[in-house]
Parts: sequence; structure tokens; C-alpha cells
Amino acid sequence: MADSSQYKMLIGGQLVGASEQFDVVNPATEQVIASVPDASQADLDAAIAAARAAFPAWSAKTMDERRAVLNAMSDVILANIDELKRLLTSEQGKPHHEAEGEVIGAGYWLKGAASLDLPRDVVEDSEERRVETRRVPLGVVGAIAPWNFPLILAMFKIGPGLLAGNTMVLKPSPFTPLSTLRVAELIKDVVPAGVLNVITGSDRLGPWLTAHQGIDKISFTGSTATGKRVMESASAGLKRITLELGGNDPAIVMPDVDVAEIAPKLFWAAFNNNGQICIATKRMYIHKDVYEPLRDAIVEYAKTVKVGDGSEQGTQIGPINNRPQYERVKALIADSKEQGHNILLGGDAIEGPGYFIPVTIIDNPPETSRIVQEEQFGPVLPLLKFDDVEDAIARANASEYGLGGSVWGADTDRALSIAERVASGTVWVNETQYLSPVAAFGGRRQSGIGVEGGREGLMEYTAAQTISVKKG
Ligand code: TXE
Repeated sequence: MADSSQYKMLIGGQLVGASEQFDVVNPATEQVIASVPDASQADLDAAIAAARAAFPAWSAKTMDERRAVLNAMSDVILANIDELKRLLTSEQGKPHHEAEGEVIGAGYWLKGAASLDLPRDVVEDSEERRVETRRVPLGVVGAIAPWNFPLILAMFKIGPGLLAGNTMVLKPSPFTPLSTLRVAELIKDVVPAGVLNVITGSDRLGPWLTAHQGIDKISFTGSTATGKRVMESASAGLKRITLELGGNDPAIVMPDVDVAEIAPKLFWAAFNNNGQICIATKRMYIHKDVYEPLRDAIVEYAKTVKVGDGSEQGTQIGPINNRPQYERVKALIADSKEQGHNILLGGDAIEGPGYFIPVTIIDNPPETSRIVQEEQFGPVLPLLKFDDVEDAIARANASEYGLGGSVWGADTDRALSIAERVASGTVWVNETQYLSPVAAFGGRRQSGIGVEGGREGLMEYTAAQTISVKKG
């Protein structure tokens, strides 16, 4: 089939098509909105060859020279907010105001990452020798970004990966390739050819990329199940990996909270981006003294929230991004119904077209139920009652996941002492989901390996090199 797509991949500084394409659907309408290149093995080879060819010159540049390129990319993104936000809403579903926030966040993430530095440690400086450990880039990074925050999560990888001196082949999710391809087109003249390559493909491309001999490191954001397959495939070449996987974040709500003030905050902790966030609150443990009033306040607030097409004025929550995820979330709600859980709000599917699920809130289901134990990644939240905070901490930590978590209370010192006992990579007190390009972010247990962000995240794109110089 001839390449009819207006969207092109970026390989070696050139915009290129592919001999095959696949369709991208608007999740609010289920209409096909574009077709994009479905990279072949040869296209992948070409992207990796371009990245390898660009590596010597890029890695030889100073950190300041690379910083300047990241800042220039950021400026291009920030100069095109309106177009990118509309594109993002059309492929992802999120409301325009959230899409705008993501585009701006993507731009600023690059700037934040560009402010980082790598350590150079003189570990010995004696009469006999000088020993210094510095950090060197790894080579070509294969980056796989997901569909919930396609742009900003790509920048989580591009920023530190390129700053450290690596070159990159980035693969966006097949559900949300458009805004990333458009960014690639916009930045192509500010990034040296081959330093950043963007390729799109159907389900076959991810496994090809992770198994490819020409890749030195993989940075993957996606599900735990796929993360394990990525790790397996990376093992053949002993590739370095960073895996940012699923989460089942607990919130612990203490009895001294101000119910009216906190209800909307707790609502958005769970339902921001339609619950499709690895660090969304997915289990909400509320102290029994405030359980009923807070439950009622959250439900009342939820009734005021408008679910609809993200491109329409006033929409606060859009559709689920894609059909497989829509089916997964519906199956979890169906399970709750079968188990006879008390569904306070929502529950019944909204008539199509579009992958719409109403905001669904479940009243104190058993701890062992699927809706508590599994990552829902959609607009359904179990509220859970606790009496003793020790019990709440134990339940919060009894999960195979360990990505995020939050503690809410007027007594901040008390909340902090509880937060320190939540066994997750990030724990917030009286807020959630604040991430920074200069802070390490990563998961424990089955939520992942390694971190993104901060100096530690930057160092994951490097190897230690010790240089020992004999004196005299
Ligand atoms: O992701 P997958 P999906 C979670 C969330 C959701 C679940 C599934 O719980 O329900 O993931 O989402 C590529 N080797 N998160 O199916 O399966 C594939 O092409 C290499 C959490 O979308 O993990 C796609 O681009 N790559 C999350 C990407 O991997 C492979 C964000 C993700 O696919 C591959 C999104 C393989 N063997 C979903 N198989 C977060 N952590 O934020 C597939 N891929």
C-alpha cells in the first residue's frame, strides 16, 4: 500500500513514511482520525543505525551544548501549545485544559531535565594516584512511551537520555502516536540528525525494538506484564533497563481532615485523567470517624463532574483511551456488581459511541476483592474504612505494587510519620501526583526497576567509568 499518511516518522533527521500504515481512533467518537506509518524491521534498523551514527558526535558535546538543544526543543513545544493540545485530545481523549497542561508540562520537563548535572567524584587523590569516577553515556536508548500521558512521559525519557549523551529511538504507543509525531516534525531542525528518532508501529514493533542488538538501554513505561517481557527480551543482550510499571496507590485519610475542603482533592486524586495514571489513588482508606461524611461529600462532588468529549467546552473527564482498556475497566465493575458490592455512583456503561464509563464509586468492598487488589486504571474507586491506623498501613502495604501513595491529615507531622511507613517509591502528604524533573520517581516491587527524574534518573542513562592515574 502506498504511504498516504500525513504523519511521518523521524529517522536520521528526515521525515519518512512506511510501506504500511495503521489507524488511530478518537476515543470519544470511535472515528478513525489518521493513519500513521507502521514501521517495518528495515525501518527500525534504519532508525537504530541513524542513532548509532549520531552517537559519537553527540556524546562528544559538552553538557552545556546538549542542554542548549533540550532547551531549544522545549521552546518549540511551548510555541505550539494550541495545535498540540488539540491533537492530544483527539487521540487521547483528555479534556483540552488537561491536554494543554500536558503540553506545557512536556516543555517544562525538558527544561527541568536540562538543569541537571552528572557527578564527577574524585575518590582518591594520594601521593601515588588520582582516582576519579565519572559517568559516561551508554549508547542508543530504546524508549517506549504509553498512551495515558504520551507527550510528558516521552519527555521523561528524552530529557535525561539525551542530556547524558545518548541518542534515542522513541516509540510512542500505537493508541497515541500523533502528538509525538508532530513534535518530532516540529523539532527536527533543532536536534542534530539521528540524535532523536521517532518511529511508530503496531504490536510487532515493541518486541523488535527491545530485542534489537543495536540498542544499549531500554526505558519502558507501561504495564507490569509487558515490563516483564521487556526485561526478558533485554536479558539476551544484557541491556540496561528502566521500567516504570503499574501501581495500586493507597491514600490514607486521617480523622482530623476538613471534610468539605478535602473531598474535591481526594476525588481528583483518583479521577484525574479519568483514573488513567500510574500514580492515581486506586484505594482510598478513610478513618471510620469521617468515613460516612467524606464518602457522601465525594459522591456529591462527583455528581457535579462532567464526563464527555474532551474537545467540548466544560468537559472535565473524557473517555477511556482505548477499547482494550475500556473492556478491562468494565470487567472490574462487572465483577464488583457480581460480588454484590454497594455501588454508590455510576456502574452502568454509557451508550456509545466512545469509550465512556461513568465515574463509579464503591462503598467499602472487601479488601480481597478485585477492585481493591488490582490496578483499575480507569474511573472507578473503592472507598475503604479503617479504624486503627496500623491496620490501614498494613493494608496499604499489602500489595504487589509499590509506586506511590498519599497520607492526608491536619496534623502534618503525624501524617508524615505515617507516610514514611508507606512502602512506595513516592509518598505525598496532603497532595498527590506532584512530580518534578529534579526528583527521583520510581516504583518498588512489581511497580518497576530504577527511577526516572532527578540526578538518579539521569545516572540511569550512564555507566560509571573509573579513571585511575598513577603519579610520579
Ligand atoms: O500497555 P502495555 P497497554 C497499565 C495499565 C493498563 C495496562 C495495559 O494498567 O491497563 O498497562 O496497557 C509495547 N516488548 N499502564 O496494553 O501492554 C506496546 O506496543 C516490547 C500503566 O497499553 O504495557 C505498547 O507500546 N514492547 C502505565 C507498550 O509496550 C512491547 C501507562 C505498552 O503496552 C511488548 C499505560 C513487548 N513484548 C498503561 N509488548 C504507566 N505505568 O503509567 C507490547 N509492547
